[in-house]
Amino acid sequence: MISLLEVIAIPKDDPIAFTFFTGYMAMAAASVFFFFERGRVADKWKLSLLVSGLITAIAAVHYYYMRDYYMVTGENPTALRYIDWTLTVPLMCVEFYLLTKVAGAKKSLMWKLIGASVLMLVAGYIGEAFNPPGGSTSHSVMWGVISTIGYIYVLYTAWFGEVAQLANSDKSTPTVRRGIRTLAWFVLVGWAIYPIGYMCMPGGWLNTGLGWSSANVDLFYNIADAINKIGFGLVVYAIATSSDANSATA
Ligand SMILES: *C/C=C(C)/C=C/C=C(C)/C=C/C1=C(C)CCCC1(C)C
Repeated sequence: MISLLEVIAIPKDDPIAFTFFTGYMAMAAASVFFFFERGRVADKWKLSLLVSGLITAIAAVHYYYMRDYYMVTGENPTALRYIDWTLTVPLMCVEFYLLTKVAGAKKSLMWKLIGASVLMLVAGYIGEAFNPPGGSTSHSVMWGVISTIGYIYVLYTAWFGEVAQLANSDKSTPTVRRGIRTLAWFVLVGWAIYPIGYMCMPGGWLNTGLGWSSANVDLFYNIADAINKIGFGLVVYAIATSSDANSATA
């Protein structure tokens, strides 16, 4: 049996353990914040705040388990990681939809974004979970490329496609436009951290090319999750509490 002490003792020189603990607490605190603040924003933003809180709350629960898994086994909690993402990334697509809805977005936009993100995650999971022992570069590259197609679709939609067009339409407001542009930056910069982590697994380009160990997979994923999940929610919160977004007709 594993003693509790063994589980909670963090080695001083283990930055991954460090980010699992801070990630867990940050997600939990962000959830409390979004759920409480939900009561203070105008009615039309309440659903957005609820979704922000759900994203960080779902992540907090998974971090609780991932942290223990990592502390006990020292390995990447790949299955838990992807279960978390399969729930939270589609919810981030819902956030995009809820914001652009103010400017007239249709439900089909939401389903297209969700479809692309599911492709991105399923391919990424096959790439990581079914990587042969010792690591295969061809396996990791093939599934990484398929996953990237889904990612590029979301990125394109946010910057040039439907999301961007709705943000720039006259039904939008300056705050909503700026908010959507900020979220697009998150998808461009914040989401791009994940493929860097992916390429650290055995057989991955950064693993074979630069010798970055597979332990770095979780370091990149943990940092990216904190930036994206909490950051996304804060952008939505900023829009919801700005005065011009509240005077808009919607
Ligand atoms: C809260 C979790 C988020 C926002 C997760 C996002 C994950 C990605 C953008 C993952 C992307 C990947 C690629 C683009 C290629 C390699 C495989 C992935 C799944 C790491």
